[in-house]
Amino acid sequence: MNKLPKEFLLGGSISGPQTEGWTNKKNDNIFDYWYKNEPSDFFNSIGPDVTSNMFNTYKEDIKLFKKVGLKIFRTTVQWSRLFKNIETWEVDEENVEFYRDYFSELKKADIKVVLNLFHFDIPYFWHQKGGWENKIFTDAFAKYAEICFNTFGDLIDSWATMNEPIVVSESFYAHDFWWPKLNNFKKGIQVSYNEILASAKAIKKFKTIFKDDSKKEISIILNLTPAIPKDNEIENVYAAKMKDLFSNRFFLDASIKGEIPSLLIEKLTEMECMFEYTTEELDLIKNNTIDFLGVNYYAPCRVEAPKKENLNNKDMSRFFEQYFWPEAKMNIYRGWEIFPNSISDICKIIKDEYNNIKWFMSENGMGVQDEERFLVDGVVHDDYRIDFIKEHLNFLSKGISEGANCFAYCIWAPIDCWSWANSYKNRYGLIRVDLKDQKRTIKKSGEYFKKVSDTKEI
Ligand code: BGP
Repeated sequence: MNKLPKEFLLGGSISGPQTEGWTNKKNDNIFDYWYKNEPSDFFNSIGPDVTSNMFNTYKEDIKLFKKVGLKIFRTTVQWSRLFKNIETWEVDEENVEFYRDYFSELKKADIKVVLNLFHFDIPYFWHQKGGWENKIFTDAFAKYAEICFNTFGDLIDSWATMNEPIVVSESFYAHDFWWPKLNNFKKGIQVSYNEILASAKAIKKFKTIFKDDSKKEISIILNLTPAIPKDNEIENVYAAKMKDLFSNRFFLDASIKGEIPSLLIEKLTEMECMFEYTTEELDLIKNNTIDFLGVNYYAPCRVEAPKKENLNNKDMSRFFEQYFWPEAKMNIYRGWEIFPNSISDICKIIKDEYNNIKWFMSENGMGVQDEERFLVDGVVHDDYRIDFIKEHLNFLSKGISEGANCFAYCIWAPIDCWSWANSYKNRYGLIRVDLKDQKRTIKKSGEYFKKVSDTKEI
């Protein structure tokens, strides 16, 4: 049996828009607006209006979080909740009180908080002004961040500027997964750069506000998808290198080293997709890097060289296409491969190539459909989730014993929550939410999690 270090923390991650519901929220974010206009785009037409209703239940939920062993917890402040009026920046005092009480309850429960500022939830007001395509939004983001630092800084030591910036640029802008489904690769690249810039601007504010407090630290949350070539053929290895460059290194290098990889710039220029930047902006990115990193890991991406006819495409399909490994063990509900082995690569890369920066696993988990099938005496017997957590923790523990500077593992999610367009199709929680009456029940995985959290024995 493997053991995690004594001081290692087990915890959970959620986000505001996926758990709080609309009670007392005065502004729409982009998902709220999309749902109001196209409810059928969401699985079973279930939107973000109620979600897991945590605005009203956080006190009781925190008691349950303690019962499933959380020692660290990440959620997001919602920009669309913090203000009465997004345009005038008038803060909503009732919602400030809500967040302050929420974070104080977590503190009382001895749960360390990592507070994230942005989790895909672009305020609709800013979306109308171009959202992440418009550089003005990067200044607005820094101002919003500054307000959060000043409003919650006495309660929070560990912060994150944003979650999974690449999902934002891909899902809304480069592809057509999420409304407004722009499907424009070049815009997606500009958005990625603008997010990097906004994160650096927020970090600059952070470092000014907390210059005398060495306890305060800030991170960014990146979803790392290790790229695995189909085989050792030179063109497939190159395809994996390109996938890694665009999906992982772009954000890792910018956030940790303060640099955009020169190979990426070369490729983007070749493709006529280079982002617009200034040297002042690049200096700002260089001088405002993170203190620690959050890593979301779900699945690797297997790739092979593209077909000949795609070699001149002006998007990623000129570099690689996805390869479906016939032996892959799949989470069939989410369509993601289950491959805990990639955690070893993540540990190694951060250790060897990113100065062994301090990091935590900020998301990892398994979404499963129709979990009612596994109810026995009112408890979901989710042995598949226990196996999933165990396998991933084993690889993490091995990485740590080989020197990875990883201090915590956060499950996505401690409680069932709303999954964007997938709504409540797949459940991720250690705690079940019955959508009929919002009743909470700890799943079998919750008991397991608590045991590991207490004993560190996987
Ligand atoms: C991550 C997001 C989370 C969460 C999770 C599970 O990418 O940061 O918000 O949703 O994925 O994925 P999904 O909800 O799409 O099943």
